[in-house]
Amino acid sequence: MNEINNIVILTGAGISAESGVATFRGPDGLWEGHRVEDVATPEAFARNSDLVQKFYDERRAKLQSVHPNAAHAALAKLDEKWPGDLLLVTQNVDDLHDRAGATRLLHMHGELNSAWCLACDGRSHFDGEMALDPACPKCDQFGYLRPDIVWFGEMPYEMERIELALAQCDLFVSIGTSGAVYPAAGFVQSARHYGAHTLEMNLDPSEGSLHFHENRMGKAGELVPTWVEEVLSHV
Ligand code: BV8
Repeated sequence: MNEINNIVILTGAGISAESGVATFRGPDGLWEGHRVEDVATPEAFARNSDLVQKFYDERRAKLQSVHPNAAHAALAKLDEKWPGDLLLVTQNVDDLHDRAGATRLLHMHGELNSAWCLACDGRSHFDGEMALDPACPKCDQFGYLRPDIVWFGEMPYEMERIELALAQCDLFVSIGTSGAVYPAAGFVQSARHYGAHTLEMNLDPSEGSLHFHENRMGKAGELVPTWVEEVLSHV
């Protein structure tokens, strides 16, 4: 493997599984009792905003009772000590990477602890219940807040920044994602196109496993700390 200077890491729900946060595609294909299209689309929100608000309120409230695991901690340590460029792109909307101390972090699908006001277009930290129609922390208007979450059919955040990082990285690592959702699922092919070495760490083979140079199967809580020590041993 060539010398590594710039790293891009993509994480998915699998990295938070050992913290007790539900993944999207459990055995029954339901997600916390709902079909994705019934709760994670703009159409669902227009059709039944109360159902969608309550779904996100429940997930937001659950954040109070979960904690970062060894994989989140290891990535935060790598972020702190890595001298080259590093971008941690998470598909997750939980705050576990943030609480573990990661700073070069990008939530491409938004965050549970953020509210987006459709009146003033402002985004604010929010950790309450949106179903109660609270006022926007920025413009004080009531009844205009939606979860600051990228739903299906909506454009993920900071795609240009991500694409630039993929073009410049020497190493692309994917952790705990099924590779089922685009554009995130296509990042490995972009990175590989630009000559990066690509590594997947996942509990099971993902839909994108064939695109990776290297695959390590197992739990993130075990694989990621070992991998971080390997990478830091070259610093
Ligand atoms: C867009 C926020 C365009 C919501 C999410 C046909 C072909 C290609 C694309 C499409 C298509 N039809 C529609 C599309 C586009 C669509 C898409 O890709 N659909 C799929 C279903 C085919 N994509 C979009 O709509 C995206 N937007 O394309 O916009 C556009 C263009 C111009 C202008 C405007 C718009 C937006 C997608 C974002 C949707 N939001 N999340 C919320 O959280 O409430 S997606 C959601 O699912 C996640 O964020 C994540 O991105 C995705 C996949 O989830 P994972 O994180 O991978 O979790 P999953 O449960 O699936 O897998 C967990 C993995 O972990 C498993 O592999 C498991 O083995 C592993 N694991 C479990 N435990 C562990 C573990 N690994 C390690 N250790 C463990 N302990």
